[in-house]
Amino acid sequence: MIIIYLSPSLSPFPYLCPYFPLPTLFPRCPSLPSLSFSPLSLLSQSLSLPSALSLCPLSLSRSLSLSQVFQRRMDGTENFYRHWAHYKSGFGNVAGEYWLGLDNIFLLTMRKKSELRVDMEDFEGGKVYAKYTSFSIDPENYGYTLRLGSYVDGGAGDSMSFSNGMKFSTYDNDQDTWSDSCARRRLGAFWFGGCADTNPNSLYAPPTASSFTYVAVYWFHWKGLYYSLKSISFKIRAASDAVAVQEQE
Ligand SMILES: [Ca+2]
Repeated sequence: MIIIYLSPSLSPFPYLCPYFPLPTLFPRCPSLPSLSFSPLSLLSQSLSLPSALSLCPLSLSRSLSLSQVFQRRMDGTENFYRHWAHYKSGFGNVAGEYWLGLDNIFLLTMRKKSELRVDMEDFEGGKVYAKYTSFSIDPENYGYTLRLGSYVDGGAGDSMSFSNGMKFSTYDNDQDTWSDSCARRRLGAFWFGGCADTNPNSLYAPPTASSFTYVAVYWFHWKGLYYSLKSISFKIRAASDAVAVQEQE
């Protein structure tokens, strides 16, 4: 039996999210519905959030620690060219492609030091990742400015540090440092400065279907500016903590 402690003191993140119904939260952990969810109510109250907020989707990593995917592209089925309000609140399907929402990402990273891991895959079967020792964003009135720690090599190369310190931009809310609009010109939504070394929320397409520079789900330091990746996901987890999961027989 797997026991997951969800008290505010032990949980690496406040798992709060208004978008995903409880039955979809723990697809790999069927014993969980028997848990009491009262600690979550307490947690949402402690953060002064609406009681309607529920658990965010979790995934159990192999090390039995808790993590949270906040962005995933995998098949192109979801439209990611969306306006500010959608990026603020989140959209998509937790079982497939989705964006968790900037407000949720802010809440997840405001209380505890978190690290970021970006996993990606090309259409030839290659898999690499990039990790950052810390990750958080500022609240909306500060433009959701990205705060990123040191890069840890996982084969992907460092294509995120260029966005460190940048505000988030969508096509209808240009907060980049370019005189033009990165979100409009590159059909994306991201922490753009004079644009960025990655564009994970841009147009999804197999390599043969797209040859537009910058308009692709690209990670520059791995596959360049033209290559649109087969999959990419952004995951956060507590940077260092007592693991909030115990396994018992
Ligand atoms: Ca601009």
